[in-house]
Amino acid sequence: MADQAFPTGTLMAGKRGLIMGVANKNSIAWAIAQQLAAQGAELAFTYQGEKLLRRVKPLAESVGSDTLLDCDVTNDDQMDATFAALESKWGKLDFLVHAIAFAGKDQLAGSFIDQTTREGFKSALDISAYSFVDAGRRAAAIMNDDGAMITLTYLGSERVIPNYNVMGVAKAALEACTRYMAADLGPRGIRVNAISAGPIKTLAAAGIGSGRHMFRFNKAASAMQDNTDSKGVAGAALYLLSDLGLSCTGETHHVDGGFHAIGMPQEGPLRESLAE
Ligand code: NAD
Ligand code: 0WE
Repeated sequence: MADQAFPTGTLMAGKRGLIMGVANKNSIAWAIAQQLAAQGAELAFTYQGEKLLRRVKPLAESVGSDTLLDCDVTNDDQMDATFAALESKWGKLDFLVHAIAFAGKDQLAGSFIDQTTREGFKSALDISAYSFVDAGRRAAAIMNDDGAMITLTYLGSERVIPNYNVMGVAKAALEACTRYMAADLGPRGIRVNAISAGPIKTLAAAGIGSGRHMFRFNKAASAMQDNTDSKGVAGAALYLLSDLGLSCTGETHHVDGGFHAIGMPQEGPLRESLAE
């Protein structure tokens, strides 16, 4: 059964959707999956290669899902097979969760202008932005007319975050893709939105050079003086993917403790540290 910490209800009863991007129990996509399941959604999961199946399978089973599809988003055959499998299992789809990003490790350190190679740029934008367009097109082809899709983004698209580098450019593209997809699918009643989450300790955030400083700084400089909780991201996902989100599309919604809204630190340790 779904984690008790996720409020239960029937907001997603009768809705079926695909979750792309669970790697382990810390994945943002897993928090979202648990919240949707707790509201009655029926879920299918993709995983990136056999190595991750071992982790994802027990998680999927714990929310009553037996649909696990091997899908690397750079592999057209696997993308074809994923959506063919969903169509034959369910016929129609109600929602899509895209929580996938990747840039080569060499691209995520040091100077943006010096470190960003043509290949690094191409692959970051392919995996982190184009994959949402590709999955969105395939999902829309089998989606009910009141369906919805979300992706996950980060403030590094709007502001310079040290070392985020080409991923910031990929997230800017992803947010623009969200708006164009919303326009294309809007007439069908399908909504497309992005959630801009603050830093959360997941596999994708592990091993980043300035990690410790980043979490401390986000805590000190955010409106709520705290780090982002993936439960808040899951709650926003539930709103955007359920009928609560009616008429909301093309939006990038920040769930980051208000970090994005602050222009200068409030009273507190950060301002104190600058006192003479
Ligand atoms: P995570 O490592 O748990 O998830 C990232 C997922 O991307 C993994 O499941 C991985 O298998 C998948 N992936 C990477 N390349 C892929 C490929 N070629 N094909 C298929 N799948 C691939 O980390 P997360 O933090 O939960 O990341 C999920 C999303 O949230 C990402 O888009 C990330 O940019 C975004 N995000 C994360 C944070 C954060 O601080 N953790 C903040 C804002 C946004
Ligand atoms: O989107 C992300 C991270 C996505 C990511 C993570 C990795 C790590 C392993 C993409 N590609 C890779 N490639 C790898 O080899 N986040 C929002 C988390 C994150 O990553 C950062 C951050 C934040 C926040 C990197 C530098 C600075 C800040």
